[in-house]
Formats: sequence, structure tokens, C-alpha cells
Amino acid sequence: MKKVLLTSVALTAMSAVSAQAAPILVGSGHYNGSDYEIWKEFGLWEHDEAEAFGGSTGEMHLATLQTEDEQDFVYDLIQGYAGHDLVWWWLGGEDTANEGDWRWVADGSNDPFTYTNWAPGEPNNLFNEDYLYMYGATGRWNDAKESADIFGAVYEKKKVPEPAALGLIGLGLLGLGAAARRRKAA
Ligand SMILES: [Ca+2]
Ligand SMILES: [Ca+2]
Ligand SMILES: [Ca+2]
Repeated sequence: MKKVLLTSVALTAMSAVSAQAAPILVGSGHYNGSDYEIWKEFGLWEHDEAEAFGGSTGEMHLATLQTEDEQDFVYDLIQGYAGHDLVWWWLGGEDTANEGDWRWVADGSNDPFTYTNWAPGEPNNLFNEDYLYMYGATGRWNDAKESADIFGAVYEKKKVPEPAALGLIGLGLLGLGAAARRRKAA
């Protein structure tokens, strides 16, 4: 009887934790014109849920790592989170449309992979794995099912110049034009 009670207390505690669970921001940075964020979820985080979450603005997409430099940047960002080794991180690649044809789908480009960083023996499409994630410990890539037990995600968003900044650039160009006209007149 005592054992049953303990079990039910443990289950209640666990469900309380999962009800409170929400992703937390564990790192952010900027590289080559993009903003990046890494988020840690404490429950099961399926690919489509992570994609829909969208980072702090809700408008970021799962990161698309087109170059080795971008991969290195994101891997370094992940190393800044103390628990990184234990976390797998969703990225924005899929081979959902055609098996084995990996594409950067999340950023809307649908570009085929040129650079890759697959772990040895991957992608193996085990029981039909079509979504990309990164191992926190090594930075290597693996393919997973949409419903895999992934607990982190890397987001990216290309930075758009502020309208105010565009205005300043415009004013600067006007100024240059005026200076050129003055020089011509002189
Ligand atoms: Ca990218
Ligand atoms: Ca596949
Ligand atoms: Ca795999």
C-alpha cells in the first residue's frame, strides 16, 4: 500500500513538472547577417512543435547550416550551454519530399544540402527518419523521426535592416549626392 502511494505521489510530481515545462532560451548570437537562438525544452519536443515555436519572436525558423563556418558558429553557441552534451538539437533540414534528398526546408529556400556534417553511418533512415538534428556533444548530424525525443532546437532568422536605418542610409546617399553636386559646381 505504501509503495502504491509513493508511486502516485511520484506520478503527480512528474505531471506537475511536465505541465509547467516550457522551452527556455539557453543561448543567442549573431553570425553573417543572421540572428540565432538555442532553446531547451524539458519535455518531449516533436519536430513540428519545435518548428512552430519559432524562438523568442515566434518568427524564427529552425536553423539552416549551409556552410562549415555556420556549423562551427552554431556548435560553439551550443557549447556555451552547460548541459549541451545531453541535448539533441533540431535543425531545419528534411528529406520528407524525396527519400535521401536532403533539403533546407525551414528557411523556405528548399535548397539541397551542399555542406553536411553527418555522424558516421548517418543518415540511415531507420524506420523512416526524415528530420535533421545535431548531437550536442559532437556537433554531428543525424536523421530522426518527427516524433523523436529531441530536447533542444536551434533557430535562425536573417536580420532585416530597420526602416530607421534604411532612412539613415538614404540620407547618407542624399548627402553624398549633394557633396558631389557641390564639388561639380565648384
Ligand atoms: Ca543559415
Ligand atoms: Ca529519410
Ligand atoms: Ca538516423
